[in-house]
Amino acid sequence: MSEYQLYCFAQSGNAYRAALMLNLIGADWEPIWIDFFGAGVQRKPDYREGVNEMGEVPVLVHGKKKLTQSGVILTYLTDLTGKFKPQGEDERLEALRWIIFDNQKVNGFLGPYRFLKNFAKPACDPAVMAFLKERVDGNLAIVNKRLASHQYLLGDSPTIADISMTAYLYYPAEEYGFDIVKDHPAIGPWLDRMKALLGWKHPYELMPGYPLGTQGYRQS
Ligand SMILES: N[C@@H](CCC(=O)N[C@@H](CS)C(=O)NCC(=O)O)C(=O)O
Repeated sequence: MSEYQLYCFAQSGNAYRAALMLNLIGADWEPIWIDFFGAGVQRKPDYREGVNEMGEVPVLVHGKKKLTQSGVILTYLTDLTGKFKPQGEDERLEALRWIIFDNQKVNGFLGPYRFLKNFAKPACDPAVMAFLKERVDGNLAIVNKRLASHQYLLGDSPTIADISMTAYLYYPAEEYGFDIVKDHPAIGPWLDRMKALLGWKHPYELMPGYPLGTQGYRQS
């Protein structure tokens, strides 16, 4: 058995943060595929009781330790290995600031937008999509401004804040109906810098479950 197990699926940018970190640090890890769209495993009582009471993916298992929330997983792995670690207290807090902003406002809106556009049945109300798109544009513009004057979110080196922020940004433009790197010109070169790191892989290569079967996702 590998040293780490990660509950994940290919379409999850939230899980991609953890999968990418594991690959970039050269960890010995294996994915445990979650049938999110079909059986909705994450909503079943045994998943909530035995794996994650929050009913979410990703979940990282490391020996007896079981961790959820990608920000916690990234923090655990950077503390353990020293890789992609913010340097000093100010940087640690700065990384946390970007990780929270990302989880809530950047990929926190982009992920549901992509989900509703591609996977939800019945289709989502256009007014909801318009609301999310406006939030996505505004928050990506903030990230773009930061990256126009910084190589990486905190400065000259990539940290867990960058790994967190990549979550949904490598998925194809067709899945959004707009092109993030065209609309936000500083984001593309930064994604390329991240892509050049040893161990980088696209989410569809790194995690199982792509392509998806024909079934859509229903709320119940
Ligand atoms: N803030 C969490 C978000 C996790 C999350 O929302 N994961 C989605 C999959 S991409 C999920 O499991 N949603 C549960 C559901 O919709 O039933 C993290 O970064 O780990």
